[in-house]
Amino acid sequence: MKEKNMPADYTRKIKEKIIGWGADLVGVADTSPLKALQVDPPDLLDPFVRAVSIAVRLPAAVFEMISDRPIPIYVSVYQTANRLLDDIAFRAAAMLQNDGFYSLPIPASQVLDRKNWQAAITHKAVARTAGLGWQGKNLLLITPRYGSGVRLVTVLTDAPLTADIPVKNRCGKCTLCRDACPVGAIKGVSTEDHYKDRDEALYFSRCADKLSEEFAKLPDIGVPVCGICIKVCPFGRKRKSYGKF
Ligand code: B12
Repeated sequence: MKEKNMPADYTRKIKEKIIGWGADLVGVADTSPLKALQVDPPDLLDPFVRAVSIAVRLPAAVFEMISDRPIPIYVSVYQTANRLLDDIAFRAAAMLQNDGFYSLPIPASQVLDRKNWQAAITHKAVARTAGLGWQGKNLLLITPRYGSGVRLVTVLTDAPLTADIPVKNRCGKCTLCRDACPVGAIKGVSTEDHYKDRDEALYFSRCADKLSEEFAKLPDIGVPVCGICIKVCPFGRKRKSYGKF
């Protein structure tokens, strides 16, 4: 295939398709630094040189409606975003495969290890390595334009796409997420690069227990969501961030 010798043009074509299918952000990570991650199965990354990170933005208005607990409309947009992301990732993997590249879509929101709350791979680490944003004090991926109000998905591939580079952490001295967390789960620790484990940033069980034992059991919620540390992040709250281009 001619395009195999043209990584920059081919990368641009793939990214344009993904944006055309409804994504708001797309980037490409070199998988070498990701090999330090705990993944499931342990050899998951072996065949893949690149990971495509894809984000869709959730409606900012929904976060404005959240005060101290998740609300049913948030659950609905969360589920719709997961379906859209899984659809885009499936199409992207199919397109790469049709072009001759071995590719695997990783589900947006599938937990494989319920005891340790672990997925096949963490989309945040992929997104960070692909330059979509930085890992904020809330442990989430924060994008410069949309804050943490994005959901993520990953497509692993052996296509020699042009890799993007990580962006600098811009949390600075801000502690709004730490101050707003209803269970004081966010420690407010800064990182230049990424946290060595989630306990460095969070009192992890406070967050996981609140979401799974309390919020998920609220009427019309049913899933472990919250949204408060997303709502208060100053990135993405400004009205000027509402346009796409
Ligand atoms: C299990 C899970 C949960 C569990 C556990 C959360 C947790 N912190 O691990 C519970 C139910 C508690 C939860 C809660 C939430 N979740 Co959740 N969750 C997941 C899920 C399914 C798997 C996460 C996982 O495997 N974590 C494993 C740990 C070890 O990884 P980690 O948290 O990323 O942290 C490490 C790495 O990121 C690493 N790292 C970062 N960069 C780099 C780079 C390199 C090179 C390396 C080596 C390492 C590295 O540093 C960290 C420490 O090791 C993902 C989907 C997915 N597949 O990613 C969604 C996901 C992380 N959740 C998400 C969200 C939004 C939430 C909530 C806000 C709930 C909500 N929707 O309202 C809260 C926020 C909690 C918080 N502040 O962390 C989004 C995050 C989007 C974003 N903008 O970042 C995800 C990505 C879902 C999605 N498809 O978008 N979640």
